[in-house]
Parts: sequence; structure tokens; C-alpha cells
Amino acid sequence: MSARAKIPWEERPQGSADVIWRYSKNPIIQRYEIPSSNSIFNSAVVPFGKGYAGVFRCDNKAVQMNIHAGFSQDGLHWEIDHQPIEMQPGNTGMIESDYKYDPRVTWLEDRYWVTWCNGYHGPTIGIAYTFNFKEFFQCENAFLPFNRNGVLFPERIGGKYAMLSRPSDNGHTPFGDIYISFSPDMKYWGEHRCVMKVTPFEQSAWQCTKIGAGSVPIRTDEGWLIFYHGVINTCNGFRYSMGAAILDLNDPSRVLYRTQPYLLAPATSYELAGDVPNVLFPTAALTHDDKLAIYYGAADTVVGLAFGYLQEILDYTRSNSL
Ligand code: BMA
Repeated sequence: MSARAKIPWEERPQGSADVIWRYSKNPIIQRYEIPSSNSIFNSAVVPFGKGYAGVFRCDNKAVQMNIHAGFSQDGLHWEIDHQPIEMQPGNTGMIESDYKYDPRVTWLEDRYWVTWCNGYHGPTIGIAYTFNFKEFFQCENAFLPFNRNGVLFPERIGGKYAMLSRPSDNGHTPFGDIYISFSPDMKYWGEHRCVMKVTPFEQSAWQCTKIGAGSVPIRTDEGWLIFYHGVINTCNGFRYSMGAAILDLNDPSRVLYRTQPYLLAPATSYELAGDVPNVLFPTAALTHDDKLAIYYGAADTVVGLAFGYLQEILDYTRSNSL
């Protein structure tokens, strides 16, 4: 990978004691950023060249869900391709794909891997790789339908590729726990283990209905730091918030700590109002030294950015753990 770019950053607002705080110029990507789009949200960014590249969920004005590549110098201002990504065959023949949404991007060894929710007789996890964000090579789907929120670890664990996911149903799934699966070759996946389940309502209700992995796990001395979304079903529908967990470095099916309070929940106008109100959906994180920039989808409509210090987040997760 090329020299690290400086990540987007803004200091914690005066008087705030929050562990995570929002960028004051949110949202950084508006819904009509490209001519075809109805909404752009739940998207993934990584360092690339002297700046950044990303894969963006763009729903068009027919509300067809697809993923588009994009580039940025500073991680804040994005040039998003007007056309969706065209896949070429990777480690298999072309697989049909009725829709694509909620991409994640992981740098692993020598290339960028994209995982997303792939429409194949219902949602499952699609996988592709790219070296340059211009050509993309689609591989076997990781799992049978139905599954969502496939997130790859950025390195092999015990010699194998590792992926978090959330088995689901064909609709707006009223349940969901986080599992881990392993693969020797990015084609055949197995050794499925449960990592984290929803919480009892009376303990931590914001994550009592379903949970799903968010950004790519970050290796720290204390374990893998993950950000995830947690959902409560209210009388007015689902509400999505963000929490953090620390997983064992050698056996990431072991949860060491997990936040009882959320780290960030829908509270601003662009999180409370949109095509799906009350959704804060983390999908990517950039790190530089102790600083962290977290990208999240807001109200299934726009992209927001939030910041925090890595050590503070680890300390908070440990001392506010379930
Ligand atoms: C999930 C996915 C996400 C979306 C969320 C809230 O099932 O469809 O893309 O952000 O619902 O609508």
C-alpha cells in the first residue's frame, strides 16, 4: 500500500465529553451527488494512492440498488463514478446479481476486496477484488441466501481468510446475530461460529433486535476493534445505532468487551429524517496514529463522518462493557 494519507479530522467540540463526535459539515455526501442518484449512503472508503478510493451505495431514481467506485484527495470531497461498477469474472463464472448494496472494502495482502449484500435469489454476501478501483473481479458468493453485512478481516487468521456476517431473512429481518466464517481460498467458506448475539432488552435495548458488523476490524494491542450497528424495534420501526466491541486477536469468535451504551445514535436532522428515518449505519473507518474517522450512512439517504481517538474508544469499550 502507498504512503498513508492524512485522514479527515476535526477536534472534539469544546465542552463535549463524547467519545465519538460528528463532523460539523456533515453530511459529506448528499443524496443527489451524481445525476442518477436518489440516495448515497452505507459506503466504504480506504486509503488509495496519495488519497482515497471508495465503493459507494447509490440507489438510483428507480430505486435500484448498486455500487459505484469513487475517488478523493482528502476523504471529504468525492468524485463518484456516474456508472455502477461493471464486474468481470474473478474466481468463478459470472454470477447473477439482482442488486448490490452496503459495500465494505478491505485491503488484504496485495489487493482491495469488496464485500457487499448481493441479490442472488435473496440477499447474500458477494465478493470481488480490485487493484485500481477501475477493474473489479467478482468471485463466488460467500454464503447461501440469506445473509447481510459481510465484513472481511484485513489479514488472515490462522492462515485463513476470515469474515463476519449476519445471517438474515429475505425481508427486513426482525432478528440477527454476528457470525464468523473462514476460507482457505476466498471461495469456499466454513467453520462458521457465533461471535455476538443481541442483548436482553433490559440490559441494552438499543441492540436488542439485531446487530451487524460495520467497518473492517482494526488490529490493536488489545484485540480487534469493531464498530457495529445495533437495532431496536420501536412502535415507529427500527432504530439503528453504533457500538464497539473488542475481539480476541487469535480467536476473533471470542468477544472480550462490548459497549453497553451506544457510541453514536441518530440525533441530528440528517439522521432523523430521510428515506428511512433513525438509521446510523457505520461501514468504514480510517486510522492515522491515534485518530479515527468513521464513515456512516445516515437515514438511508446521505453519508456522514464522525471522529474519535483510538485509545479513548478502547478504554471506553473496556470500562462500559456488557
Ligand atoms: C438494512 C439494510 C441497510 C439499511 C437498513 C435500514 O436491512 O437494507 O442497507 O441501511 O436496513 O433501512
